[in-house]
Amino acid sequence: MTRSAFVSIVGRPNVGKSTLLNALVGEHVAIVSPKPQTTRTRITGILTRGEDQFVFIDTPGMHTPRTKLGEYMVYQVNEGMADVDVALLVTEPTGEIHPVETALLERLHQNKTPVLLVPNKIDTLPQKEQMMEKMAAFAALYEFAHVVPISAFKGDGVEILLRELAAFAQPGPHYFDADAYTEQPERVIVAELVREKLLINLREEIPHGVAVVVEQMKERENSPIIDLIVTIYCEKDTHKGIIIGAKGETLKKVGVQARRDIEGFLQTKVNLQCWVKVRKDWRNREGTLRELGFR
Ligand SMILES: Nc1nc2c(ncn2[C@@H]2O[C@H](COP(=O)(O)OP(=O)(O)OP(=O)(O)O)[C@@H](O)[C@H]2O)c(=O)[nH]1
Ligand SMILES: [Mg+2]
Repeated sequence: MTRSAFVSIVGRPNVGKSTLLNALVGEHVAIVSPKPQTTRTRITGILTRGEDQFVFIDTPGMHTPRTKLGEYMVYQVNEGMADVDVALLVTEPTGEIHPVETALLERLHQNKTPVLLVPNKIDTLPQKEQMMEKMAAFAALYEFAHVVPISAFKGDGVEILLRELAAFAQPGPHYFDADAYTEQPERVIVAELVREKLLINLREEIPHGVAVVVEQMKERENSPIIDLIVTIYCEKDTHKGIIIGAKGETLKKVGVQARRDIEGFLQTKVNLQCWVKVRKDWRNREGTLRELGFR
């Protein structure tokens, strides 16, 4: 008798949702960075364990949008919360409850979705008691199915979370092969790995205005090398200069870091060429957004 659970992962930007997705499926399916609004679309991660198949849906950090891209991201969060068996509300372990979190809970309540509260980053707390105040405030606000404190980064509590989630699995067929771990096409993962390195190496607003597209991905006929051509779009000429860096240093560093990860992912040698182009104000242009894959 097989069972499946569709699990949505929601929360504010930067709370560690994608880190959790990766820890749950044991693969680097979603990019992670110290900057908020790293994830821009829904990302599926799949884990099959015996009879149970978990289908996780990582979502962009919920926020008040200021661009058309932001509106697209919020739409993705709402879609990612629909028709799931259970949701994980990931939150910082301390501090105030944010209005965005209250709004997410209202939405999940309307959808009649059970919610597990997941305070993350507990490794940053010298004492676990420090999170009690916030957890009590959450408990007063909403009837959670469970509270499971974790460190997605260290993997602490992830096994407990999986055990709790198994209770929400519904009898029925598995939707994916037992060895599948994501629905994302190879090209998308490759582009995202380049964007991850841009997020890590660039500062302030610049990485938020970056989009990455794989133009060409071709295996050579006589040797096991993949030639990859990638375009990095940015919003301004000045940003292009910063992305490339003095004597091309920054772009080179991004390329080296990205290539290493892409080779690990594709399990083959890669020749990576990155080009930088300007698409003025693309985050607010419907047509360009579609062209860049935000449909
Ligand atoms: N110390 C610590 N840091 C963590 C933990 N989980 C995530 N982080 C860090 O928090 C930052 C944000 O992580 P992400 O997984 O990208 O967060 P996110 O919620 O997916 O962010 P958005 O996609 O922007 O909404 C990264 O620097 C992570 O390394 C954790 O358990 N402990
Ligand atoms: Mg994310």
